[in-house]
Amino acid sequence: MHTDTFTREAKHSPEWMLEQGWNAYELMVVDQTAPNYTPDGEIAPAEHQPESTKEYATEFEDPKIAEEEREGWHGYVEWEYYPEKKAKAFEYMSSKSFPPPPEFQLGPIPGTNPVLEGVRWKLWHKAMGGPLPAVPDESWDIVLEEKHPDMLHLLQFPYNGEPPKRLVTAKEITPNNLHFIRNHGGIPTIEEDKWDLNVDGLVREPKKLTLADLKNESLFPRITKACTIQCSGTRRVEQIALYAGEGDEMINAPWAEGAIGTAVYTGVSLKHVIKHCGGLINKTGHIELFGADTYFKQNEVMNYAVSVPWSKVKANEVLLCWEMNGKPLPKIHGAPVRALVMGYIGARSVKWLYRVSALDRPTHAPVQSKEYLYFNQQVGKHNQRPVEGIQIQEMPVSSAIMSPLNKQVIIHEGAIDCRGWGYSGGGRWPERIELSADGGFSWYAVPVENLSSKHRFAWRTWHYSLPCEVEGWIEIVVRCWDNSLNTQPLEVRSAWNWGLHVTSSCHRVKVYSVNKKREATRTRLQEFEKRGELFTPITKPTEFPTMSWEDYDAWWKKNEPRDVQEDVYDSDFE
Ligand SMILES: Nc1nc2c(c(=O)[nH]1)N[C@H]1C(S)=C(S)[C@@H](COP(=O)(O)O)O[C@H]1N2
Ligand SMILES: [Mo]
Repeated sequence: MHTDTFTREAKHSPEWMLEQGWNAYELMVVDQTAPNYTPDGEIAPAEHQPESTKEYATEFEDPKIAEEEREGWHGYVEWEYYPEKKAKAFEYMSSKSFPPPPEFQLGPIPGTNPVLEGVRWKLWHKAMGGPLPAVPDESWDIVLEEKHPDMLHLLQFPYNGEPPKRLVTAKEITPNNLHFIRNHGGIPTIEEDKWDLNVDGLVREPKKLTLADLKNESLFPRITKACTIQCSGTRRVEQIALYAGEGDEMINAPWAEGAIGTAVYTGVSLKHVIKHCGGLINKTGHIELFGADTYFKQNEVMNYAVSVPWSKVKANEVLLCWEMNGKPLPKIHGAPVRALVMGYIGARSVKWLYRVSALDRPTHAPVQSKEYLYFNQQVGKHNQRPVEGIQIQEMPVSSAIMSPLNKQVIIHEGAIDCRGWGYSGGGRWPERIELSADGGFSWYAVPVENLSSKHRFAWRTWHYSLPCEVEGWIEIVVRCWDNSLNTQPLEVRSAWNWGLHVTSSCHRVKVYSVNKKREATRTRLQEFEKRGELFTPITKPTEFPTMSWEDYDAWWKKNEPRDVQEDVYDSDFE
């Protein structure tokens, strides 16, 4: 690195901000092994600032590679069955320049809703032609049609959105329009009676099944089940706030505590479907699941695909569902049919499912083999290899506080009302929720009557009036114990990883406690009210005297003075 090639004027932030780590993406790497390294070099700006990108096109001629595959399937381009087409798409995408991802970790996060737009993802779709250029706008229309107006849109396209905290646990079963959404591409719209499922790979009798086949109860027993879907990115903002990790706006969208939802799904067991297709030739492998949406990754273009172990399917823990909370599956949740992989990371519950394929190993599809990996903390950009990450399947035990909010001022009378959720993957369930008002030193158990009912594969919502005598800044912490006595690490750092997945550490909320049970606090609050003065923001100094000089002097008369007045023998003064 040559610090002298940059001028001070080229910086965007004042030096004192850079010195304190604000907008740290502007900092240049310090290579202490470089021959011209000096310890007091300038902190010149980095070469790859998001603002100073190379030229890229925004208009494209249709390269005539992508096309609609089937009548009644809009927005679906088949890639996986056509390796030559995939190769052509790769070559074409590699020949184009696209903007870099936005910086939202080492710089300020935008205060807009949608927070991030997904400019690159829109341009990738625009460039690829066929039905894809129209998909970003069409998908956004579906968001507006199917989702609650108060959703927090973390990313407009591919759409990633979660409900605000006040609505996450308002109901034990999440209403369809408030269930979080995580998409890797556009939303295909598939007509129910044109849909079928292709079952192929290492099954004895490959078959195509229609929705009517799946609904035929003489072929498949129907199953209805309450199930929680949790994205492994849930609560990622806590990891981001601590240390930056990989910053792709789609892959690592800045989720808060709402990327989790619970619904009652109706469908059939994938095991029964595979049995109907003659069973497996190889019973030790994985079952690959394909979605009709198009996913872009490192210039490759593909259908969304993941895989789950056969053992999971065999346990009847993978459903093919067409109903969510008693209604046909919404378009945005994967209509007509999605997979539901109970107790696993949400990424395996493939939406717009159109193909199931039996393999003798986990799929190479990047969502399975290169993403959703849990790395050791010393693995990062400089040394990451996919084999070193744990493939995230079963979700660990976790919990979160939905109320109060971080940095909120709470006026109470010795107990603070708290609400939230607790969840454990793999078929385990929350047995106990514990709250601490002192940063995680002493814990109160939420009484069982304040917890929603127990299910395998579903969360429990809870509420509790947490005893709190102390005033000033406190830290409320929650932890969940599941039925296997698993619990959560106390600090975010214990769970921090480069991919920013599975924030399983205890959720902490800093609250400014004002305890009205104390006489002095109560009278002071009354005085604020009498004077019509606002108590918040607490950072604003109080405008009126908090003690009269009369009271002040009276106090000193009654108590010992500020200074000790003991006589010291001094001969010179005598
Ligand atoms: N076809 C397809 N299926 C998908 C995805 C996707 O992008 N495409 N996203 C997955 C991820 S990462 C999650 S967390 C869940 C979210 O399900 P939801 O959007 O219905 O809440 O869907 C999964 N299934
Ligand atoms: Mo996810």
